[in-house]
Amino acid sequence: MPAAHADKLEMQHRLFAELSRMFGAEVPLYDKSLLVNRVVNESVCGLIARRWRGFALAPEQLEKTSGERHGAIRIGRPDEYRWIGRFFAQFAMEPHAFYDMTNVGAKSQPIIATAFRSRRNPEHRVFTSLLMTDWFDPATRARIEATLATRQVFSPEAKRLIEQGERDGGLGWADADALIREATQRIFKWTGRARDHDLYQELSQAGFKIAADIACFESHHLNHLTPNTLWMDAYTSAMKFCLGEMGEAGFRAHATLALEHFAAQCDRDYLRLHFKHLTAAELAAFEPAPLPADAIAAVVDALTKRLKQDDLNLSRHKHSGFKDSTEGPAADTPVLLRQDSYKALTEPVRFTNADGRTVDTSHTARFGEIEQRFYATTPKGRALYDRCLAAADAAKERHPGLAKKDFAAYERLASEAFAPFPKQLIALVEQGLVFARFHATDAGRAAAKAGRLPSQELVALARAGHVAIEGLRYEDFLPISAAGIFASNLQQYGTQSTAHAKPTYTQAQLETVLGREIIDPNETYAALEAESRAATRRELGIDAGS
Ligand code: OOG
Ligand code: NI
Repeated sequence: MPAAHADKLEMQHRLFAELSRMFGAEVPLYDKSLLVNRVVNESVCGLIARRWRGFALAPEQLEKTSGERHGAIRIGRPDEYRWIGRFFAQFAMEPHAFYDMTNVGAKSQPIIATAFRSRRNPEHRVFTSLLMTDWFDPATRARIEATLATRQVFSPEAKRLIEQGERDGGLGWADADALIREATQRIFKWTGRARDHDLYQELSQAGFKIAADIACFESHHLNHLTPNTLWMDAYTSAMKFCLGEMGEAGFRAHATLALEHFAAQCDRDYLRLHFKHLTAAELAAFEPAPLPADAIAAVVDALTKRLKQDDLNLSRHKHSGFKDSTEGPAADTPVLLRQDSYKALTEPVRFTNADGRTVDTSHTARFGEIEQRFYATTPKGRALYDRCLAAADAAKERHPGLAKKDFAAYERLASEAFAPFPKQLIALVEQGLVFARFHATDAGRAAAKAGRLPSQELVALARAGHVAIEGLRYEDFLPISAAGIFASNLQQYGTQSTAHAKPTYTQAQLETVLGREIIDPNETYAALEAESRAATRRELGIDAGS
């Protein structure tokens, strides 16, 4: 009898744990940022425990909560892209959403992309870009393609394992581990080796750094691996402090402000969103408690002392500073995702040219992102987000440099721009701005049995405690945030096409490259909501029409 197949989700967890280990060995500052993240998350949990009696997080659980990751890779050839799709399928990760990065205004890049993740409750994802060589003039295009044509990212063994997994519907653990080793030792590994320094320089000087980053390297090296923070503004101020960009007084002021905002926002819905392991009964059992007057000061004090310890003195690591501002919504608006990052490091690279001549130089591409995920918006919520973001950007442009000069004033600008968004889950759901899942509560079932439901409408029933609402977490990416990340790390605002006519790209094109359909995440979110609405109505005996 053949050995049982490894569970694909377990394989996925192991893959990301190994990728994180690989990246930490390659980039020591990444490992340090994980430590800062853990320390800050611990402080945040300490505050939650004072706000909610009964809340406690075991260290293993904290590790797990902070252990989700998203990575990003940039691919040069369509055939490589298809192999990557087949590789991720072995780990139950499928392409979700089409991102056209050629179409995001001034920060556009010659890239189209999708993200590989599991369909339901994903914990890990990989934003996967494909360089569009027809963006370039014919001569440049031919040189890029000729250089790419001679590399082999997937070894014959990796291909064989993927084909075997496809044929047999899975892999045994020995083969699964072998495929994970192919990932960490070859496919996603940074080697510090590159080819064709002339092409690299020409592309970089012509403003095509992204093409240089892809075409001249020998693997799909991971350019970042992003963990989750429980409160973005606390993490970013901690990193700026540890990197030496912010003094102690500044840090204490920032952290205090961030944690005051946090304390005001950490309701049960926040807990539901950030701690997936809690059961509904556990959540319901927490009792709210008033925060003692000195609680935040005490947490900030302890955090400052911890961050000042020698192991977190990151200023002695070579780095390029932290990004100026966080991508995404204002801190008070719990939709989609907020992202920030320390900027790309300058790392040594050895180029080998066709004639065998080597050039020792450096390359700046790999960075350290962090994110916090919130509720998935409906198309209506997304349209509102796009309008608010445009208003926030316009306001920031009128006050350049404000984030550095007066952070509180800068935050107020962002917050004013996002004022049209309600801040509470129930209001977001009521206005049709975010997707949610509904459940009947015990009280609801009892009222239904006694024929005493006060309403037929689920949100009204939620207000009366007869229905529970759980907001669905956003599991995807944001093209404008991604463009901001690309721009800040390539130190380059964007690129314009040098082709005869600027090409346009479609999802169908990337589907052809992949040889399969790309999943529309909105359909998945909407289906989850619709199923749960129908099941809740059935359970409470409410007509489907109402
Ligand atoms: C991808 C940037 C996109 C995100 O979080 O939006 C991304 C890249 O730099 O290759 O990872
Ligand atoms: Ni990212």
